[in-house]
Amino acid sequence: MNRAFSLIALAFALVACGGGEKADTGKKATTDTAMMSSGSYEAMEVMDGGTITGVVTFDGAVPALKKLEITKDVNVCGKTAHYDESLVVSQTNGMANVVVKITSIAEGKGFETMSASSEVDQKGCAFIPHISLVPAGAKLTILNSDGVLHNIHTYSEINKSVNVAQPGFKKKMTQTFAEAEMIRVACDVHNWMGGYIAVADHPYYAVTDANGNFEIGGVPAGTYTLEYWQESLGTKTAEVTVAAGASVEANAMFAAGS
Ligand SMILES: [Cu+2]
Repeated sequence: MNRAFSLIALAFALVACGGGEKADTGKKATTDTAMMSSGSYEAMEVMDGGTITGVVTFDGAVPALKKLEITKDVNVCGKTAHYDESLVVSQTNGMANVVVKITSIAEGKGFETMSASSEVDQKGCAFIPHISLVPAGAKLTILNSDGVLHNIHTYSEINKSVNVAQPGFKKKMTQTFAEAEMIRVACDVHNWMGGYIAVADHPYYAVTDANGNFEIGGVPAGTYTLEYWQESLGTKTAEVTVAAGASVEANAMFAAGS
């Protein structure tokens, strides 16, 4: 009797897994998000939305990038040089990898318009991009382009921690995170690997490019608090007023130790 029950349970589990492997369109991801996220964000058509643009800069001398020592799988991981990415500043003082978001917004554009792919690759034994952006409750695609063992190990406070091995033959897997949070991700096989997953409860998020630039479009007219998050220097906020169909600049500056 017990055994029969186990077999039935197993059959259900297999069916559930099979369903999960389907390729999702962006639209489906939005639906998933609406169903699974505990947030109250509602997607709607934004007529005549405004755009927030800006540049995040570092106040001070451009810090030198620290080279990291590659101690394992050197034939794969050592093909390119690796640098500490905890504070990456361009020659024009632009800060890369700053997550910029509207702190609170109840309704607006759909998640399919979010200007980043919900995908992270382990390539050359680094997380690329350094910060990936994924809607809460939607699938983050995790690739292993290296053909060596990696493991995704997340350090989170709100979401459940993930610690999953991804052997070289397993090129692709997915994970979902239910709640909005900045989650640090590491690999226990290669201790220099580090990145972040930004789990978003609305689509008004952006990650600055190599020169510190960002753009958030389709914003309903109104006054918002913008938050700038940098992994070493913390957060800053600014108030920004967006007019219908217009562009507004919202720059930020971080100083060392600020
Ligand atoms: Cu690894």
